[in-house]
Amino acid sequence: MAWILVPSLVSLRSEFNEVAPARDRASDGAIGDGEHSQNSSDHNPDETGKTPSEDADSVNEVHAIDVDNTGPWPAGMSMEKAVQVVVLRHRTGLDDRLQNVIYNRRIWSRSWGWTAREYTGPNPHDHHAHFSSRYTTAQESDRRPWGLLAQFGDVVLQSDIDEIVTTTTTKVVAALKPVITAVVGDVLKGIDTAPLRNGRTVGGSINALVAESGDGVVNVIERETAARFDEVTKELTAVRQSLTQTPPPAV
Ligand SMILES: [Ca+2]
Ligand SMILES: [Ca+2]
Ligand SMILES: [Ca+2]
Ligand SMILES: [Zn+2]
Repeated sequence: MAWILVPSLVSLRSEFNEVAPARDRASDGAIGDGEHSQNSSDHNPDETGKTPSEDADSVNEVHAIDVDNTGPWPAGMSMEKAVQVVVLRHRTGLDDRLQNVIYNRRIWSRSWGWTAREYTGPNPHDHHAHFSSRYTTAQESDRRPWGLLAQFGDVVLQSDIDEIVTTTTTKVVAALKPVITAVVGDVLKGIDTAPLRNGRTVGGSINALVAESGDGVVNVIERETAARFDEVTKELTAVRQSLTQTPPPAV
């Protein structure tokens, strides 16, 4: 008979997938294997009489999933930490959808307040974590978030930021390099050929000054620079005078 996974566990499995899209699913599972189907198990569809509890509907549903523990998980996450988040939320009353969790030789259950107990079943659950849903209508159909994305999904690490900055910077520099080179070349050419009042260009003027003075280039540049500063100072003085003049009376 066809079966479905209860919506609460569909949502839990989706959240594992969202937080770790490339995670190994080799040890994932929902419906029971041959061994499970002989014994009472939350992995058996619930309209078969082979489940530990019964629900209120006649939909043939599985109330357990196994989630592979290999990952790869995002930095800071592991199956151990995921189990601790889910269990802690149940122990503190933030969640009430699960009946029990089994992972790495331990079992936590709603039946005893979600403290850890040793799990001595034949499968130590060291390749996957097992999550059993409750059979109550409100809980099995509740698809609210499980706290995994909130805990592990928003983490932005310094290494992530560094990688983004490095990649972006490299791309921007590569894109700008020819532009900057062209612009600087044009600017230098522009300065060199800029016309002066004496009919020469800047480049020509410098060459002429150097040639006429017989001075060293450095001396020429120093003398010319001082002369330019004098001109600029005169201009600024004139501007200041015009600003501080009493304005003419309004007409
Ligand atoms: Ca149901
Ligand atoms: Ca059912
Ligand atoms: Ca695996
Ligand atoms: Zn299982």
